[in-house]
Amino acid sequence: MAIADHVDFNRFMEGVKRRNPHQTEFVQAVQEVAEDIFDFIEDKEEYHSEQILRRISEPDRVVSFRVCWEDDNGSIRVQRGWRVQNNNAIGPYKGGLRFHPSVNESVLKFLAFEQTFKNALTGLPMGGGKGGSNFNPKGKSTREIMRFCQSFMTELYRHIGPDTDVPAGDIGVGAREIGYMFGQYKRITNEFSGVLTGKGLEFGGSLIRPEATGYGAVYFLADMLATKDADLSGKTAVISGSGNVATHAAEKIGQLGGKVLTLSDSGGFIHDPDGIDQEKLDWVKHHKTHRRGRISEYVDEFSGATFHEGKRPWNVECDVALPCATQNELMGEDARALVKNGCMAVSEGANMPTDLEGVHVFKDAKILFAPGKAANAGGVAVSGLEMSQNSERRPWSEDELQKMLRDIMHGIHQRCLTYGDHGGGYTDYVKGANIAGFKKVADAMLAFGVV
Ligand code: NDP
Ligand code: 2IT
Repeated sequence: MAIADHVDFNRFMEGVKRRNPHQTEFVQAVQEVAEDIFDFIEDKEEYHSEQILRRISEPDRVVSFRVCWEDDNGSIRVQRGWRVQNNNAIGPYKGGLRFHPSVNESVLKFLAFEQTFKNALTGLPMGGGKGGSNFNPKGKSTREIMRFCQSFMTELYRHIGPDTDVPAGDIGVGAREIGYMFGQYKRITNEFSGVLTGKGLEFGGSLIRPEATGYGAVYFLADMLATKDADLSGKTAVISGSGNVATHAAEKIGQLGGKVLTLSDSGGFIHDPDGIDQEKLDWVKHHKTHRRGRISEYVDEFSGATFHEGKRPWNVECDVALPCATQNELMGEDARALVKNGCMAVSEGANMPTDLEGVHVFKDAKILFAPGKAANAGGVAVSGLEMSQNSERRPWSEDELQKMLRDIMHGIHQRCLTYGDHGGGYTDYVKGANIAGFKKVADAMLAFGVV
């Protein structure tokens, strides 16, 4: 960056911090994007004079609401719900719903901001949004989950619609929760439409949506490795998380000849030096989704594996790493450990799992590093394809969808190369993704004038 840009950048970030006090995750996400965008727009007067970055960094709207529900003991519980509609310049707001006690306005604003660039990168017409609640699904009965979802949708429904805003799942929101919310939306509006994605196959869901995020993150990883004439065959992989994204990433690594050594949850990680093969993964999926169990129980089932309570897996030696749990789960020191142990590529299945220091460690080491907004876009991309199928009122075949997912991930990789190629064989994928995503949204905003 030129000196003048440094001054502008610092002033811009001071403004973001001042306007969003205590919203550390949101400020972090904006800074990661702004670091690259200031360079890119240096000689592009229109983006400056029209204040595009300033406008993208202010959500179109943040809706916050009360969600009351009754637990199995008859006690009244009160939660907070949100929908952050960040930007709809290139399509209806689109993005997941997260149910987790850590959810707050900062977390959802960061996710909606990231989603805006991610969705643009897919090449599909989708704007960026995110929502959720600080509701904790852990330990709740199925009926409690149902009552909460119904109450949440009873307020949310007035803010969404198939051409307005189309939510989906995220942490704590899977097929079961989408089913309850879709049922309630349909009941309130008397309308059967593609208002949510990630639906069951029986009522408008798309094949391969559950697999798409994890598979996509591995396709992106394979594309990065291919630029170094390498592939996943025989490579060891360290993965965090044991939910939707982590288990499907692990599955695809195995299919492409790699060996997955770890999975985790908020209690710690398991290390299985023999590799977590398909049979073991099927057990994990069933254990986590149907029994709502903990990953620690893996070691009672499979000998040779160890559980590391309260720890993350980044010190385990590996060729490739995929953080697939949550934000800020891979910090500077973890990034240094991975680089020191010879890890050659990192693909973010989660959103913003690497903190700013970690991102700079990977960039400085010039390893292959795919940011979430590029690597995990396969999920929302297939959500976009689910919207198309709903509009067309015709489901597509698995083969068609698999091919489309692959093509979309190749396309994102290509866009990152276009804007992130630093010459000398190094691609800054963070920069590539930020600029490619920004440019599409920014150019649409320019066309609309000052709105
Ligand atoms: P799930 O709810 O299916 O799984 C989440 C996993 O992450 C669980 O293993 C959970 O452990 C762990 N986890 C969640 N919060 C924390 C935390 N604070 N500390 C440690 N571990 C935690 O969610 P998904 O797999 O769908 O989402 C994982 C990540 O991928 C998120 O960042 C999400 O935003 C991102 N993502 C998801 C997409 C999707 O299509 N689902 C698309 C793109 C990105 P525990 O069971 O102990 O809570
Ligand atoms: O972070 C994400 O991209 C998601 N949780 C999926 C969003 C979607 O609309 O499918």
